[in-house]
Amino acid sequence: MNNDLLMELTSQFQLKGVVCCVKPLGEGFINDTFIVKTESQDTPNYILQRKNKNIFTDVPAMMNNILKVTSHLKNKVIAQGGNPDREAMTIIPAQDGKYYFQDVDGEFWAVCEFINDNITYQSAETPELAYAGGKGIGKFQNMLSDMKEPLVDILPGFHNIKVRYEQWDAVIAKDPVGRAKEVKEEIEWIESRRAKMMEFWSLVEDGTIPSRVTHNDTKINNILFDEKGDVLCVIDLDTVLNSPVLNDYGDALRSYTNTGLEDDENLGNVTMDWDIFKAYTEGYLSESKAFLTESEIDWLAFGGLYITYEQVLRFLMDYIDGDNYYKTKSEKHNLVRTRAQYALLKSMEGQYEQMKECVLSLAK
Ligand code: GN1
Ligand code: MG
Repeated sequence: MNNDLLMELTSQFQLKGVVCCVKPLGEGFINDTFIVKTESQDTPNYILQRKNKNIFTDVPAMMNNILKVTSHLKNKVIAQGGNPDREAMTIIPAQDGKYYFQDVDGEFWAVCEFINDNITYQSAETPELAYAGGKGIGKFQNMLSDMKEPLVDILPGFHNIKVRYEQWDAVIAKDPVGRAKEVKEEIEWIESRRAKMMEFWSLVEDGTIPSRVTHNDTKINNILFDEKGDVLCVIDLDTVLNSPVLNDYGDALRSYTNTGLEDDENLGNVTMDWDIFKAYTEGYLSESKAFLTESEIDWLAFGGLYITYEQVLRFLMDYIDGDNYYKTKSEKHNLVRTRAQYALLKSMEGQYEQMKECVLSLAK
């Protein structure tokens, strides 16, 4: 993006200080993210994001959700004697007071404060880090567990496998770019588990597994850590929704425990690391067992399989659909991701009985 345009965009928001530069940041698959630096040490730096309007079709409602969650979190952090500027995100209003700015092309932009002195990771290098990450998400859910106001469902069916199957069936039937024939084996990976997934989903539908305020994208790079290795702040709140907690736990397992990359071409690298699994679970339950119900605990380990399976489906569906959803770096990128996530799913399935036992014993 043109630098003058980016500088001009920053002037649309109520920033403190004088902006000196705007540079691309991170590797998100959905939005475009930039860091905005200000000249003085005494004024904050900021994160500027162009929200993907094809995916987030109601950005004003999304920003409203985020605002509700961050205000609730800030009050909790203050009550616990913490620092609300560092332990919860601060969303910056535009000049007109709205929490987004729409440019002449109809694109939506939003800004939050950059939290200095944070450390981010792309993988959980040690069990200690995994424990801290689990504790951080448990605490995040706990602080939000008494939030009364419902959130708007801005991504209907996001982690709802029934809705995912509707999308899946439509894409397979249409096969818009003729790729279905080359991925028959991969399609069977999805189909062979459909009944089991639907059986689980019926428990969500009948309320056996409740919905709570959840993050829904808890991979490790959405957590800021401090230099001591503790969680500072949970970021990337675009997907805060009401959904089962095991989505957050499951998505974290998908990311933390993978010994390989999300898009590893060498499938031999990809397994679920048991020590990281155990440490994450221990950290998560240390905060969450106070509010989890028996059925949530019973199905927690399944959350890892569920979200990893859903991710296999989502990457494969996007591949068959012609790569319209995720940003890709090569023609087969979504297929590479599909296969790598499937290797992780197989590894989790192989360890599932022990995972369940471990959850039960740590939840006591
Ligand atoms: C997307 O943009 P990013 O990388 O934070 C996606 C997640 C996926 C993830 C795969 C809104 O998250 O659901 O799990 O990619 N976010 C959305 O790594 O679809
Ligand atoms: Mg992210």
